[in-house]
Amino acid sequence: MARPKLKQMQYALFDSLCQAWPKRLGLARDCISNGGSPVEITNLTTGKKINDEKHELALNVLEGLSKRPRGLPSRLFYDDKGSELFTQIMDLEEYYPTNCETEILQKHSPAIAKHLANQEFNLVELGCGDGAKTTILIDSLIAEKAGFKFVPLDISEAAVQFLHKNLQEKYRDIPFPIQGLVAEYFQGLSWLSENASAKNLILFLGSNIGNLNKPMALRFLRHLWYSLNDGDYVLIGFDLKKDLDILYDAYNDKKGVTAEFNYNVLDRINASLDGNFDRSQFQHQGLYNVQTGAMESYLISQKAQTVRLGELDREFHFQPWEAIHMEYSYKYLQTDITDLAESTGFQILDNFKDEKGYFVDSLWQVRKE
Ligand code: AVI
Repeated sequence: MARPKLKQMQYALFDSLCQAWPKRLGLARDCISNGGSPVEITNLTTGKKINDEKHELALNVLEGLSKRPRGLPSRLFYDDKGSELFTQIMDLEEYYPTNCETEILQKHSPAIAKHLANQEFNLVELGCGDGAKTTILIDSLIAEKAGFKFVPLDISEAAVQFLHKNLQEKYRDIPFPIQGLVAEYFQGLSWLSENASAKNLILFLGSNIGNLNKPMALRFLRHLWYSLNDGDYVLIGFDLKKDLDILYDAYNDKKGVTAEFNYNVLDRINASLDGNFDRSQFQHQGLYNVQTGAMESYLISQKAQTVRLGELDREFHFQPWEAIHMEYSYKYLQTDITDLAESTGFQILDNFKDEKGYFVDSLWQVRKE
């Protein structure tokens, strides 16, 4: 079957789904040795000039701080420091999704791998992070003698490099081809549809889909469907609705790493846009919204204050207790997942849950006429 054309990706999700695709896609290639097998990193973002990135950030911040209620796009979390902080969040005791998904993959990877036994395919991970969970699945795929090329994709070049290093060490004796992609999700999928011909298994783990609201999640899945072939597989991690105290603790951890993750956005704005946000004058809070079914993160101004962003030549006046919305993390019911799959052209093959029933990795297959 001819491979369909497609479009663009990442935590940029909210925005990049709505924005025009960058026209200039520079392809920077880095070859690293992986115990004899070449590891390639293709950076699809390097065609963007630093000025373009700054310009985009400036527009996002101008728009986000000017609107009421104020809100910044969650893509701003993921500079290299933010990606590192997120890795620390994943290790927190309170942040249950990591342990739940690890448990699911440890138990069910052999069943997932059976679907691809003795086949050639691309194992594509959207938003790869440190890949710790992925190696559990990779081990099962190797045991099933699947012939795959691993394509880790992340917006953070540091994250892709870090993952390469880990894989290099872990699989020194059983190397497989790796093609790292530094890109936003749909940039990466587009690249893949033009450069690869094998079957695909797409991993979208860790509840990344939870950072999209319903219309964005639908749009993302339709783009994904459009970029894949009939019979391709998708494994998506969904965080399920649960006890509110557990949710609260996961997004308001005792060590304050999640707060730091949010403050880092203010630091990033200060550094890039010549700003003077005083992070100590903003309180971080994660709250569950029963109506939307999402954990929502905020930075709340603790007093009347004015923030100046030199690059924008503009001041923003905050009233006491005025909030900046930072992130949505949507939680799902099982029926929400079924509806999503059915309305976007996927068939659910299996739902793998952890013992506590906090999280599900849902295995879908693309269905085309
Ligand atoms: C990346 N994403 C799925 C995380 C989440 O749970 O929404 C980001 C995060 N924000 C705070 N803690 C973790």
